[in-house]
Amino acid sequence: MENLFTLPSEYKDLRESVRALAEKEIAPFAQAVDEEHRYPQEAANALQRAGLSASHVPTSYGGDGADALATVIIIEEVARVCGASSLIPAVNKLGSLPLILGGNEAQKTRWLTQLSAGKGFSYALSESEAGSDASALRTKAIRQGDSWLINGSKKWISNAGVSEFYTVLAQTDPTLGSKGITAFVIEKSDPGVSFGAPEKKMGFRGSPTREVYFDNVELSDDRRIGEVGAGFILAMNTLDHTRITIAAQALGLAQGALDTAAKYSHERKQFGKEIFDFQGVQFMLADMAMNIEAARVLTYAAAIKSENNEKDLRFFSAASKCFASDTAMKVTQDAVQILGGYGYVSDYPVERMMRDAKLTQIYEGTNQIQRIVMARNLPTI
Ligand code: COS
Repeated sequence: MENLFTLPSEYKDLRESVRALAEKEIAPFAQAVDEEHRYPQEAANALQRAGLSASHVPTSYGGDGADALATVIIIEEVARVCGASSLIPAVNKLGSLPLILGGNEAQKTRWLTQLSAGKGFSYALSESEAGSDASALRTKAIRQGDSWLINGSKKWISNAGVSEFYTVLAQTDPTLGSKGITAFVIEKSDPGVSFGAPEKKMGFRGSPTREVYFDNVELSDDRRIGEVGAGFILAMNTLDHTRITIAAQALGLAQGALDTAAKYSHERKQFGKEIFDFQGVQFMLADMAMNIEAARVLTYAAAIKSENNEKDLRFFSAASKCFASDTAMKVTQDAVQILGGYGYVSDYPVERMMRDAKLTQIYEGTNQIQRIVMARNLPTI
């Protein structure tokens, strides 16, 4: 029987090479990036040099054409050492996927080649009053002859200010609800675009999260992605594919915390023996590893469904994001517990990973929203 649960060697080789790069070129800066709330430029450079910052872009547009599973493994391995750095490939996929799914050839050539060359691509759906209720967004796009006038603002935008390009969802007909929303690409340099101050966050401090403001931003119609009114479905369809990248990020954080805790349990001696020798610690490590492995199988299955655009993708992407992020939260908390006082200070990475893990339960749809999506799309076998 075909082995369902052994990764083909090309993915194992990919993991090995990304892990080596992450440990050498990203991990050494992870603590400073967090403490100084600064963009992980070293990671951005290393990922770009290695073709990993937007490897999902098809080769015809200068990318690596990495499939969904390869992209998951890249994000997982970067997150294992630095959550903020793993947002570089994750945000680039999220921002550009509406273009890949719904753009025309000229639009893809125009922006995807620049993304491959290192210019970031963010996704701008959420607003201050439109989070879980995404179709309540108020940013307006008003048609004026051959062009559009955009006014409004977006909130919680990852890598805002760093990214050159933004997929922006705007209301083109307020009377139509979710059918009155359209997607546009807006560039950082477009007149009328500005950014709020970086949010002061609990975790992912190396990745800037800012508001984006649009003040009479005038766009030609070639900035519109897909049909007028088709933006909400495009935005939701995008999330079906990209929530899996958040599962990957959560997996990486959990694995990084487990690796640290397991190593520490053999180094730390109390009562005359390694703390690993106490069953209380063994049970925790076993549960951590068991849940990570379950999350990994679910996430990789979701990635394969994304690649093949299978009809149960919607359930699997929500389930992988929800399960992996809940796992990451529990595992990182337990890692802090195993390290005790050392876990609570920044000498070890587990407290940072715990703070980062919290966001994976919130963004790209809270885990409550994931459960709504799952319930509405229960799988049949
Ligand atoms: N793919 C394609 N189409 C979808 C879809 C999906 N995943 N989800 C919904 N749609 C379609 C529906 O089929 C419906 O179209 P029809 O009217 O033609 O049937 C339309 O979109 C509206 O759907 P629905 O009525 O289900 O929308 P709701 O307002 O109830 O919202 C949820 C659905 C809650 C699932 C959605 O708003 C959501 O995912 N919210 C969270 C947003 C989010 O993740 N934000 C994080 C920030 S982005 S990083």
